[in-house]
Amino acid sequence: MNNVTKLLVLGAALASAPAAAQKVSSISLGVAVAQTSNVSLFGQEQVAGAKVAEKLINAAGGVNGTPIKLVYQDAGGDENGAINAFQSLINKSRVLGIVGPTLSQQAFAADPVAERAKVPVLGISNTAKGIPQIGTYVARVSAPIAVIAPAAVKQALKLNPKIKKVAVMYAQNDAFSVSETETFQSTLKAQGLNIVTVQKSLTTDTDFTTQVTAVINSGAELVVVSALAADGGNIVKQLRQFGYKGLIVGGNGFNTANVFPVCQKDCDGVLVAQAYSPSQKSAVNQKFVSEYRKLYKKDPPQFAAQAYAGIQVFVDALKVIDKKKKLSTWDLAALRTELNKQVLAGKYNTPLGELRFDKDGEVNQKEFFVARIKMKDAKNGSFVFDK
Ligand code: 1QQ
Repeated sequence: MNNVTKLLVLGAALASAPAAAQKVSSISLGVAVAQTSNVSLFGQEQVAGAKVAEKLINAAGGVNGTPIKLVYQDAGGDENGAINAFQSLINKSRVLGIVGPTLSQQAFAADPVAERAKVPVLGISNTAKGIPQIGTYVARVSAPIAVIAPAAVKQALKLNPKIKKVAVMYAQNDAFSVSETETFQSTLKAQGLNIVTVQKSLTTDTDFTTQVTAVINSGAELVVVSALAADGGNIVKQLRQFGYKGLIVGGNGFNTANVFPVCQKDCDGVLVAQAYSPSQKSAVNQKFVSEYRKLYKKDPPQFAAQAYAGIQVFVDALKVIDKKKKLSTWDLAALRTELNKQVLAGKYNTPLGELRFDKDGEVNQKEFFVARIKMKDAKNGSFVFDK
């Protein structure tokens, strides 16, 4: 064998050998959310929440005295972006666990990568049906849309008890939107309402003339929209431009202030159910709110609070493990598995309220809210919480 061949054989042997036990060198957690594409309308708020988490957690001593390090990897807006971000965090950065990706549509593609590598994933914004069932290593702190969405429909009926005819719109190429519209449609039927039209679109669409015309012609008194922020914002804007005057319920895709510049003054009045309220009274939330306000000059939105909660859950679980056996003495693979086990076993007092998980990794959260968008001018507005 010449030297080159020897090297090649050696390289192949190393590549196929089971990974040698790696010691844990630092407490790194991965953040795989959208920092580019339209999906970054949500991802920006997730990064903002994660930054506050890292700062407050480390100021309070990290994991029993050792600081945590967040490693950010842009998951972009599609499946491949999320898969690449996961692979890099798992294999290059060797993180203990990952929060993300932003969309359920991405989670169904990327979470199996973490499952196969036995790396725990916490969804912080994945709300579609079936996410925790992707695998043993997949859990979420973002409550499923099936338990959140009905509250917004009930609020619309409280504001206008005369509503009978409802139009439903949804993005057919997005797993969350498809899941959410199923929940909305069964809620509407259970409330005895008449679904007069169902209009489909794509998250990449910008012109909704066909769908909006059909909605207007249907005589709907309520429109319920399941879409992401850019397309959803444009749907609302075009509904108003075409003369629709009734109530609008928006789903979780409307849960960001980044939708305001899209529908501008036409966002006014849109009802959105939320898994978070800044007024939640716990000490941990009030600390989070005041730090967030200090850094970003506004109240934290739901996606920021859920990002905080995801990181906190990992950290709280790591504290428990570290008390039994110092984290620096673990093998990476063994610690990832132990972390996954401990996440599911614990109870967490987070800005979202008290969280625990069922055996699948589905979150159990107690309190939900409904907010109404109130625009101040063309670009700025806020979520006003109805009670
Ligand atoms: C999901 C969602 C999106 C609106 C998150 C940004 O809930 O994809 O599950």
